[in-house]
Amino acid sequence: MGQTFSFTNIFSKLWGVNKEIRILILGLDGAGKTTILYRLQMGEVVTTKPTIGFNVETLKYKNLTLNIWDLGGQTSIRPYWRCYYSNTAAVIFVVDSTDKERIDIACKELHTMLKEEELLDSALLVFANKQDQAGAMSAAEVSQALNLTELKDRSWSLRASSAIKGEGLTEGLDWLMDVIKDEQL
Ligand code: G3D
Ligand code: MG
Repeated sequence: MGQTFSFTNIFSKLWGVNKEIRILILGLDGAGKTTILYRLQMGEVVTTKPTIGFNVETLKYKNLTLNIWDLGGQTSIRPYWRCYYSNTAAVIFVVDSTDKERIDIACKELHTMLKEEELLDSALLVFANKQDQAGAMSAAEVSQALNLTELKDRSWSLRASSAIKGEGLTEGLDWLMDVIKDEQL
């Protein structure tokens, strides 16, 4: 009881220091990506605005590299993304479950990303975030809106979460760690 879950501690126990694990955290702006990282006590998050025109937060901890991006409206610079997603073990996609207006955009962005060659083998964890808000879409509604059942040949899971309350995050990451471990060993 009372012990705070630490993503990085668990990851660093699972792999030797020489093995780099790359994880992409994606979602529309405002979905809750940065809040999730703070909630998981990931340490300092460095936000950069590279000249190529999109926000990237990068966090390195031992052998774990997380690249966190806001997606949407960036079609013209997509070719530059490749340098970030080679060897990506997992994609964490965060959705604002209250944002019904943009769920279709989120869906389109997600499926476009997953078609990229380098991400074909990556596991996918979706957080249907902001479940503490009245009127939030349920996990089932988010799953349907994102067409997740269309995904073939990929390990994926969707979890309801509240980054503000810290709910659902541990469960989701536990699932992800099991999948990555199975695929990399
Ligand atoms: P992003 O990194 O995906 O762009 P942020 O998103 O982590 O910056 O979060 C955007 C806003 O949503 C923040 O509010 C944050 O506090 C809020 N938020 C994130 N997760 C949750 C959640 O689970 N529940 C609720 N109710 N709010 C959440 P502000 O007001 O700072 O813009
Ligand atoms: Mg952010």
